[in-house]
Amino acid sequence: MKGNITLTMIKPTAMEKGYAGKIITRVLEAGFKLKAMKMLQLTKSQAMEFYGIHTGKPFYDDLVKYMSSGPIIAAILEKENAVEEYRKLIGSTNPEKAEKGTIRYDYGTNIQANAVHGSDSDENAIIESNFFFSHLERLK
Ligand code: IDP
Ligand code: MG
Repeated sequence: MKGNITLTMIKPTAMEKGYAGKIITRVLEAGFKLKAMKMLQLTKSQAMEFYGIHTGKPFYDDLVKYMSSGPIIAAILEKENAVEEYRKLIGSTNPEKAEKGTIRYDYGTNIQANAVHGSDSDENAIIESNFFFSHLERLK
């Protein structure tokens, strides 16, 4: 059975550019429900942990530095088949290759500062949601 939650982050550059409100509106208009949300700045070691699956990749060190460089918004989103549906809404990793009308196409700056994160599997959606949110911080 397909899971119904995914974890997103609005990345530092999108926050800095003031796109948070527009991005959240797009997410809600696409039928996702917010189950939890917070604004915070990751420490370097928290960013290292979050992106642990990318350890050793050429972009890892820079990504960790970037994701801890400024405030982000993290949120748990709910929808049927959430992981796949959200990845469709955000588009390809590289905003230059993202389909027109996707969030990364509209609000991404470059392949690193690509506006938002989206979980890549149901399993990781759960791990990533637990990383940011306790049960007290979530709607049932
Ligand atoms: P995803 O966010 O589309 O799932 P991943 O491959 O999981 O893409 O990579 C995680 C994040 O690492 C990307 O969102 C992006 O910020 C950054 N990243 C991925 N590939 C590159 C690259 O080739 N150069 C620079 N940054 C990259
Ligand atoms: Mg990924």
